[in-house]
Amino acid sequence: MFPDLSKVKDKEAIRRSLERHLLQSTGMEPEAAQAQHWLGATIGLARELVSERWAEARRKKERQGAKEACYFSMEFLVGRLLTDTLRNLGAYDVCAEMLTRVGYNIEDIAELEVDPGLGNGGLGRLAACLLDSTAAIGIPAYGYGLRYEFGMFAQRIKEGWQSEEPEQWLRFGGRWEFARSDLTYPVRYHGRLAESGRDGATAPGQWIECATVLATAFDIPAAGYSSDTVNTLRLWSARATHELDLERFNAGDHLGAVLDKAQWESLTRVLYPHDGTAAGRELRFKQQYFLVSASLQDIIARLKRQGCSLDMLPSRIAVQINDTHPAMAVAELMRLLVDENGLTWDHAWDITRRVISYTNHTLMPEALERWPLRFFEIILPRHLQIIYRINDSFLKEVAARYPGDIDLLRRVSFIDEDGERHVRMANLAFVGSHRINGVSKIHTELMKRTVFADLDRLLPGRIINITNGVASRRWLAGANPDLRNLISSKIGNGWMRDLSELKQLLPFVEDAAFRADFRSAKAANKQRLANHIEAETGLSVSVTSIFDAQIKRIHEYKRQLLKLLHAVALYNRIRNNPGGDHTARTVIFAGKAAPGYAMAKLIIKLINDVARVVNHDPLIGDRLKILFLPNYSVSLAERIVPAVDLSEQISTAGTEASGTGNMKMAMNGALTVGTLDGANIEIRDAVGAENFFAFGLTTDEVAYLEKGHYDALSYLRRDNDLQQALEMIGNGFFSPSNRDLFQPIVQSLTRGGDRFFVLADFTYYVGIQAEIEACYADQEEWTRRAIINTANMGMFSSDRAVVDYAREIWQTRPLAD
Ligand code: T68
Repeated sequence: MFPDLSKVKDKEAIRRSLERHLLQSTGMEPEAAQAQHWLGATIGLARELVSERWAEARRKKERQGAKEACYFSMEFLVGRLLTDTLRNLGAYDVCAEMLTRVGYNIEDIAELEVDPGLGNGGLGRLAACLLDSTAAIGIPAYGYGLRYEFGMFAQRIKEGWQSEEPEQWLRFGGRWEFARSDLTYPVRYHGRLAESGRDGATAPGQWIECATVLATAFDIPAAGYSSDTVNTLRLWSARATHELDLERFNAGDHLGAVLDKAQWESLTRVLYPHDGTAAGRELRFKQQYFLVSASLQDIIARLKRQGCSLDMLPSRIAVQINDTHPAMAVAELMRLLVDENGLTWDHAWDITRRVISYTNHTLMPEALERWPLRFFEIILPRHLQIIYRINDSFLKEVAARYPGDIDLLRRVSFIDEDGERHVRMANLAFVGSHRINGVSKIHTELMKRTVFADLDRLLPGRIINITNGVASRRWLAGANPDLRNLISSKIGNGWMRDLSELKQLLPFVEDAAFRADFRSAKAANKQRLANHIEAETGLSVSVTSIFDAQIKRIHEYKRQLLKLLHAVALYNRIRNNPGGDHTARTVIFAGKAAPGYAMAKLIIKLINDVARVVNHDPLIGDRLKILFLPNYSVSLAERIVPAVDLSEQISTAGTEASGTGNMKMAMNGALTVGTLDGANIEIRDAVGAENFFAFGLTTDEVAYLEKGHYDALSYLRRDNDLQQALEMIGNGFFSPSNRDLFQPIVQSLTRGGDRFFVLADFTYYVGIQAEIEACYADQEEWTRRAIINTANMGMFSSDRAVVDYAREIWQTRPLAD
């Protein structure tokens, strides 16, 4: 069982409250109510319970004058909230009981909740995990984000191709939201600087004649597990200042009269579905500023309400920017302090740098944000002026220390002068922050060695590492009840507060009965997933096969193609020797491709086409099945993760900043096959190299190949399986109606232009997969290793990550009792 936190004692009161919420939110009496109505009622009840605690937490925080962490992120991929919130409040069991009485199962009810997809992938999910952990630990925090009307698109697969459909998570209303129209701030765009205009009388630096849009807050509570703290996810929604242009309306232009309104409100209409490439669009630029400006205004207003002077900002507020997307915070905070609050430049700069810190999530050049200078000129002219001034004084310091090193100045300048001029947001974020963190050890090392080498030399000591973590209460305790109960039956519930207690499982590795139980938990999860697969796709898979999963965004660097080439090789092996002894495998892919990323979409098509051929080949049977599960999301991940035997983490070394799916699956007793990349390395170190299947090029080897030493064909010549697989893909074996369809994939892998060196790792990868099969054949040994994995995953809790952030960057402490 999830521990009964016994915060809710009076069952009768809960029943009455549930019925009251049913009536209030749906107008229904219990007799007539259906599942959706009960969902509304249960959320209503949870809101009631959480808001009492929320108010108390706010009062306590203010009494103690506690410092708050403010996490600025364009994405919060929170997932469904009902189950976690009820559990954190200690009200889950009592609600389950009440719903049983009226004939419903709480799990079925919870399944009906929409999963708001307000993020792309790891970066957005990390934001949600960290916010959850701040509340559990008792550190006061706000998540600041945008209330997109349309989150991540829904992915459908049509004849193997991805198609995108809008996903309107608010269609039943934002059931968790608390609309805070009292928290509304003007956000300004365009206009001009008075000093450069005709109006010489206006003070220099004044930004006038702007267009204004309003930001209104919608709050979602983040209740902490077994803690009194309830933190806040504050999402901004755009509202036009004028509902209607009456003049145009009266003149008969009914559409034109609301055009302006529609245009401004489109600011928070939709999430950009690009991960790993900068979107480069004006609307995205405006979204970023909208987030930053509203959030900083809100912070300053709150501080003032509490009677604090702006001097106190660094002792009361820590702003963490999630990648460079909110990097305009540096310029905006300067503007607010200098222009709107009359601080001197130097004073404001000192405050800004002490408040802001920046997390980097990628080293890939195409993902490093650079905004065209002309966007700033036209949309945020005052910010450009501020950016120039910060850049100037920074470059002067650099020039004084390294006289004559023009090349260095060119590299570290905020302005990229190559071609059309751009603002380098990472340089702005770096110089404007007191700490810059990477998200795994190797990623942080590479930051120092590559993209930030110059800045690290000039401003040493700012870069630190904070390896990512995940919310184990959602990803292990919540998603895997069988394993949770088994673990708790042996070591109690303490691990839910302190994941390092999982270590106490180690003595059970040699306990045959425990191993059998561990295996049956996994088997039950696999069966549940198999049922889901059958219901969704009509395909039946063998639950004794290896469940081999690669679930993440579709990206060349993540190398879904390597997995797929292996699957094709397995297919050929069975076809060539149908009577042979082959380990059965179910290969599971899931993930979305950015709509404009043609190669990623073609990869999805290839996966589906290979799957169709393999799955319908009577020679193959249960021994190999390939699945692409559509519409990957937090809730789909919660189904897949507990059922996985083998976790695929096979990005080219040096490309995956950390990975977090790797942590979720290992925690749930999957073994990992992984490259020496991102957090894989730390997972391997934690669980022991003998319990982790590491393979592939090292970052140094990759760096060598990158210097023009990669000869794709040399690998091809040496490996017959590889040749055959590529030939089949290239000659239309899997696409008989369009034989050249996959030529671009074959070309990209073989023409030497493959930046991710898929062929270089293939032979090694297939070899280690054979080892994996041998190990799987010995189920006792496999289970030992799986338990050792789970037992050693303590450090990959987001609780640990938050403690690191609090100590190393934010200087915040948990609230006192
Ligand atoms: C991911 N980044 C990293 N980016 O790829 C992953 N990008 O290794 C890491 O574990 C995770 O961040 C958390 O640190 C992303 O998910 C994006 O989603 C993204 C979104 C918009 C623009 C660029």
